[in-house]
Amino acid sequence: MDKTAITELLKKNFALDPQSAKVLVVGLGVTGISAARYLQDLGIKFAIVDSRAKPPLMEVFTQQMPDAAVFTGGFDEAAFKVATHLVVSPGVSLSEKAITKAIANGAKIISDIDLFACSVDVPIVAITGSNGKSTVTTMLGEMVRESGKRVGVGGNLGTPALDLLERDAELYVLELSSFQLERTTVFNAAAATVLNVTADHLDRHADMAGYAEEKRRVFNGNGVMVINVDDPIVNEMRDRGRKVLTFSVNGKNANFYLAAKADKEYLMHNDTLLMPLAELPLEGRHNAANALAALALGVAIGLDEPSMCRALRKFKGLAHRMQRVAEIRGVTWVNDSKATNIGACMAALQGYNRKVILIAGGDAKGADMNELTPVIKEKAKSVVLMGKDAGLIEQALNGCVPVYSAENIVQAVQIAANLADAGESVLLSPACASLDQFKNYQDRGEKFTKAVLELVA
Ligand code: UMA
Ligand code: ADP
Repeated sequence: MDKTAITELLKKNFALDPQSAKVLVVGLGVTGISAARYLQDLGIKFAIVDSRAKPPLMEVFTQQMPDAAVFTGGFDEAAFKVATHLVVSPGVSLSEKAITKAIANGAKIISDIDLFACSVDVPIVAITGSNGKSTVTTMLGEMVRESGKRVGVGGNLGTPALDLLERDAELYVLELSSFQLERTTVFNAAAATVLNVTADHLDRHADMAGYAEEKRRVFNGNGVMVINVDDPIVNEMRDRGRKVLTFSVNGKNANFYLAAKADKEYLMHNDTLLMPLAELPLEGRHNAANALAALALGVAIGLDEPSMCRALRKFKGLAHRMQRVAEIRGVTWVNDSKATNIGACMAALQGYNRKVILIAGGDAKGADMNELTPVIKEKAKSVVLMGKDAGLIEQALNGCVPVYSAENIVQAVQIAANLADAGESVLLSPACASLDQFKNYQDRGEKFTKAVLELVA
């Protein structure tokens, strides 16, 4: 889109006049930097603040934009006072005092996702949910590529939406988190889905209803709604009068579903057999659900089914999600470090029909760990716990399986190695965030993998 059209939309939607606006970008992370670059391109005045004294990306930023006004080591009061608009990074809570005060003084909040939505005139597909977002976003991106179209894929997945603009794509696929959605108002996706809603981020959202409400915002506008009928909270989000496509792994009451025919299970679209489920190179029913969701989104935006199925057959999955690390003396070691909430850990365990030694724990983010107990009781031989909220999980399990404590991931791996017999699996699926002990979930998964491979050595 040309710059005049974009600035007209910014004026109309946010009363943001490029001549007079003073935008404050809150958070010097990848989102903040992408927003700063965008504002600079449009010639809009901005400053950037970060509460940390030395944000890790500071150097990169000052090299790229040496003339930008930067305030670090706190939320500078004067910078907030003069701001007409705030672009708040998802990692910063809207209930920060500096932000609520600025809003009370008349400043408007705009998300990077809204800026993005005002800057493209091609279809956007949006994917949210508690689990499976990155997998479905990547799957759908591959489907679009396979059907020969230029696509931009990003958002919460990693590349900030505004950094995708330079790709000049024919279509964008965005993964959106509840934090991104809660501050987004004008976004209108051509097709969108909430994959599922299970407890997560309850330290940032008031309660489950509030968290689900933020997720629901992905359906704002008038695009096609892709609904998981197996999830009662999502099923309630259907809007009569909108085009809806449904998916389900539990039976036929949906547009996209699984059906058994002559000893094989198939991915189905209404009465059409799309492909055998066994040809999807990913384990677990939850990944069948992810594939059905991606197919429904693809159909919603007009992709052809043979291209989509080709992309699914080639899709090898993402690192740190149910990734097989090694088989040592008959024991399979699996890295599911991205299981940062209970829903993901439950899905991982449900996929097993052999005994599992589960390594879990970390920061529970306010979730109720009791929900994990039945599936652990059914599938786990024992549990090794570590991290800040290990005690909460131990309490929830209430002695239903043997529990061992580890100081760190290396010790957890050693304890699990002593517990596991041939034919069993050791699964790192923590049900918790990693930040109490690691840089991020990738760091946790890498340290786990290294410790496992050292067992072989
Ligand atoms: N900051 C403050 N004060 C605070 C909190 C943060 O100043 O109280 C600063 C931080 O110092 C940081 C900056 O704000 O430098 C930006 O922080 P950010 O956390 O918003 O990080 P970004 O680098 O912009 O990354 C964000 C997403 N991060 C979060 O939502 C926490 C990334 O998702 C996303 O990939 C990226 O935008 C591009 O869209 C990560 C994530 O963990 C992967 N997401 C959560 C999840 O998946 O569960 C929601
Ligand atoms: P997200 O981006 O929502 O965090 P990912 O695709 O990265 O989702 O997967 C995160 C975790 O959730 C992994 O542990 C993965 O095995 C699990 N998972 C993936 N899809 C689903 C699903 N549909 N339901 C439950 N868990 C899932």
